Amino acid sequence: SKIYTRDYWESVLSGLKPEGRHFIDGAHRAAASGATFTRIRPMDGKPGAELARGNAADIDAAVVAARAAFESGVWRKKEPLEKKGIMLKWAELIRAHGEELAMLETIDVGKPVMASLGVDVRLCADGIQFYGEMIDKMYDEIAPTGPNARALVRKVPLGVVGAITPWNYPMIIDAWKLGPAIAAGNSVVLKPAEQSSLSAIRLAELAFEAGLPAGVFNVVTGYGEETGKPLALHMDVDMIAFTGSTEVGKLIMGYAAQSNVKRVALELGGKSPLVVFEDADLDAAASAAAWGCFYNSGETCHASTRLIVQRSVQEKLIQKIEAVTRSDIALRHPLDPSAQIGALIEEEHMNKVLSMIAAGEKEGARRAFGAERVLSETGGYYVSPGVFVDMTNDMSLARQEIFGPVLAAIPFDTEEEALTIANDTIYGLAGAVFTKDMDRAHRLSEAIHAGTVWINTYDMSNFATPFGGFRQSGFGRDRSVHAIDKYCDYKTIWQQFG
Ligand code: TXE
Repeated sequence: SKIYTRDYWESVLSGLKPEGRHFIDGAHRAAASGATFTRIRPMDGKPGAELARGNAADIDAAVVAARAAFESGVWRKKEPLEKKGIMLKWAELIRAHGEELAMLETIDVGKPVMASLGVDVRLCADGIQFYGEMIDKMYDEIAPTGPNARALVRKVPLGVVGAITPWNYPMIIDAWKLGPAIAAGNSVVLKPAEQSSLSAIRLAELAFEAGLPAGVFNVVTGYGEETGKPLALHMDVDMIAFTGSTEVGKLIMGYAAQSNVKRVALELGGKSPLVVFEDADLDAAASAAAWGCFYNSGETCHASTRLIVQRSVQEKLIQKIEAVTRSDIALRHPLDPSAQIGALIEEEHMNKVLSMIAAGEKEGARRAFGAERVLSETGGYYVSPGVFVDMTNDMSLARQEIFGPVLAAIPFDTEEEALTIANDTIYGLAGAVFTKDMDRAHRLSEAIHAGTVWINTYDMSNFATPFGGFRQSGFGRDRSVHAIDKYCDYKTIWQQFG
């Protein structure tokens, strides 16, 4: 109910002094080497924060602290009610510091501050709360045996979990890993993306303030090769939970194999299909297609980047998508409270998106509207939402993950053809079907290879639903009660009587 203005957010921004050091064993620490790096703000191209540039020595210090906390039992052996209380307090502190966290996220990633506040902060707090609430509701099992024995099947934490996270939804994805890993009793070393460290550091401070013991949640900032790699290669890390590119996901599997056979969970890229039949509610489909692809400027792993549309309604649907995009999806400066989408993550990424668009046009992709650099006078990195039509699924704009606001519309004639196109991808993260024919909707939702398929909607979810991919979109699920399982192992204790 509070009324936010641009001036208000400008004053929040100018009042912030972001902390840029690692958080290890309950305290801030500069990089062992003394090195730092500067994050450039995508909203205006100005310097954001100065951050510790970690390397293998910092990772090692964090792993040693995490291991010591785990072995001491200072967290995992606490009474469940007490652990739950600490995680709920942490969630409460995240909400209480919502405006500050939202601004830190916007400084780093350039998304509208109102979205950071209303979506990212909220879902981060909800995630920590969800797993906090599970702590006193998890039971172990007794396996069937003869009468002279009792076999306990205990679910035990793994030990030290390394989390390597991306920059598109930093706080939310951090919570997806931290919530279940910590609720299960593990210690965590989080390596946020080099583009988005600030919210991670603040989350660690707030966890400590809520009562999470020192060493249970550590943050090491820095580049992937210099910090992520030594974390994934570390001999005393039991698991890596990773969200990022398919390319780096494959490296992570290699690091696990080269080191200590640590387990790995991967949430990787996507090129998700949204299939629209001519009998569908075209207004609903247009809105879902536009928001599904353009929200967060398309920097979403499960963005609906391939619009597979029955040829007879392609033109009409594209007109509706253009109307929704122009009227509802305001691309503005991220501190403007009316902005719905903001900047791309960095100049290099913007240039990559623009060059993918140019390459697509060279191949013959036909632009219906948008997909251009805009607001360059701000000094920031903005690309307008755009659609290409009459595409075929073999064109580069239909195959590669662009991670920008670019929608490829691919026409089809029959249901069989639509399904073939939908599944003709190396990915399998998400998909959707729009039709009034429920038999067809169910047929296709079963047949589309994806971790989530929506019917007549897009991007609806809550914490009760698992999220993750098939194929090269990775394996292991974030969210839901099931996410805890991947941070645990089963231990059998067989007791013989008499
Ligand atoms: O991802 P990276 P980038 C996709 C998207 C995007 C592309 C590249 O298409 O355009 O990936 O983005 C760390 N060892 N997604 O380069 O490199 C890195 O520091 C260990 C989809 O930012 O995969 C960061 O913390 N770690 C995705 C994390 O990996 C390494 C979200 C992700 O960065 C490492 C982000 C290494 N060798 C990008 N190299 C999604 N699934 O949502 C990098 N990292």
